[in-house]
Amino acid sequence: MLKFLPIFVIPILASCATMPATKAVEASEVVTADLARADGSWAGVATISQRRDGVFLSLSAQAPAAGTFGMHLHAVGKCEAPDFASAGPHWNPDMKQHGHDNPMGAHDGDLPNVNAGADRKIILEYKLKDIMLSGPTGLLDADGGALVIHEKADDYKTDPSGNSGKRIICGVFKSGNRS
Ligand SMILES: [Cu+2]
Ligand SMILES: [Zn+2]
Repeated sequence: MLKFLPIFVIPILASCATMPATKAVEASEVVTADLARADGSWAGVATISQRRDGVFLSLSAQAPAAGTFGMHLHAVGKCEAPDFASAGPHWNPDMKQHGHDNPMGAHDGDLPNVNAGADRKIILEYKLKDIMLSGPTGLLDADGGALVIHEKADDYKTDPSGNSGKRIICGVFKSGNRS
């Protein structure tokens, strides 16, 4: 049996060779979402990466105007314009209510509001709280998940969505690019 082993090892080595060297060392899982606006235009990129020291979200996007906007991880990896209702409710595997200021909260998908200045840019990277990416209730379950940015700031307490208004930017996370 041993003499057949190299046949299986070669394709694995070949696929690793195509990955950027830094990520091959650091990340065991990286998923990237192209962000779209309600009119279908491109609004930026978001990445979730599982690293040795935790799960990180990075985002580079362009808001429609300067301001503060609610942002969440939603339960379904589907972004159908113009209302993005297809992304479903906030990702909520623990059946809690919305918001960190809600005694019954919060959803795993509840994220801090994001700010855009006069240049309308939103650029950030931070560590997410301990969340499950894989498994039946993980963000990257069979139907994936979505990053959604809203037209207004999230009040961090009003169930189910923090009074953040319309969904204006949406991107799909799916575990298709697992290494
Ligand atoms: Cu949302
Ligand atoms: Zn929520």
